[in-house]
Amino acid sequence: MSDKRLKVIVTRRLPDAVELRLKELFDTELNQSDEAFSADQLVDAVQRADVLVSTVTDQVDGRVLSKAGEQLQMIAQFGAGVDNIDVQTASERGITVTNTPGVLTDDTADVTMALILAVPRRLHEGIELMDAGKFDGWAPTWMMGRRLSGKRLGIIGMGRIGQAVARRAKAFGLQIHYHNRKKVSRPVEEELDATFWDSLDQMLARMDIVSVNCPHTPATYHLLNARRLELMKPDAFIVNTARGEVIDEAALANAIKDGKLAGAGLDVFEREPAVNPDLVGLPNVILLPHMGSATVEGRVEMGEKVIINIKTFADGHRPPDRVIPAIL
Ligand code: 8YV
Repeated sequence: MSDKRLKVIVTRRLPDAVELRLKELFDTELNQSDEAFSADQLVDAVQRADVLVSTVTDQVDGRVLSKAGEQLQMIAQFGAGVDNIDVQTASERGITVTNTPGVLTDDTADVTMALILAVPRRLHEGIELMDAGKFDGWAPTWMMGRRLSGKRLGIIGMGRIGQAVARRAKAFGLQIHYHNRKKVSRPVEEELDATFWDSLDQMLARMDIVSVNCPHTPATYHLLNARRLELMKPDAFIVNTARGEVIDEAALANAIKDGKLAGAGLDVFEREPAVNPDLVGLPNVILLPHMGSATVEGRVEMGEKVIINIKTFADGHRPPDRVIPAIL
């Protein structure tokens, strides 16, 4: 059943099949240009839409929400993270917020694992060297990286993605350690052979690789600040596929430049799409353009989740992926 009375405004281009279905079901307005909405365009959208389909590139903050019309009932985020939305204010205004968890877990964990492999084994340097035609022949002491097997991986944030990273890393012989708001269930800890650290500081000081897999919230902003980065071993690596804001990017760049960390693999940045210039061009740093969940399958499934959330809401039921404001 379609619900053509519902005005749905989509801020970015989505896979064709998803856009087609949205059009079939609702009175949908698409963004053909795929340019990220400006603040003014967002305000215009929240003044006309019943449902806003947002993405990580839309700052749906208190200012935008304060201008929303009475008709705005729902923000259906295309993405797992909702740190671009002021969920508290939305809730106070009676606006339901949903996201798309679960369907991007494996894809994001795969890219995390790729970085965990690529940075210590210097794959990026090897590729650059080959591209520059500089391979002069094998030598025993050349391009030596660090072995993964037997090393300690410290996962910050042991939710769906953190656990999926742990599963992969365990298969590569890494020892799993984690810091989380609370311990995961005993069966999961046992399956992963995972050690819980209540103290992030103590965990950081002992890890060979640290992977950031927690959401960005006021509590995790700059969780890895200059002081905490100083605690890490100088031969340790950092990987971040969660949110740039969790790491103080300037402090990270300094630590790497000063040899206080061995390298980093980053898929997310504090001021996307800007990247701290001090991180660019370093041999021991791999930078990716926020592509952790970018698979054809994942994007379609994210779109399907958005549609199910809107349709359930339109039918008068609680959508499956409702986001409740965090109690901080
Ligand atoms: C998505 C992400 O690509 O879902 C998330 O939270 O960070 C990304 O992997 C993005 O959010 C799409 O809006």
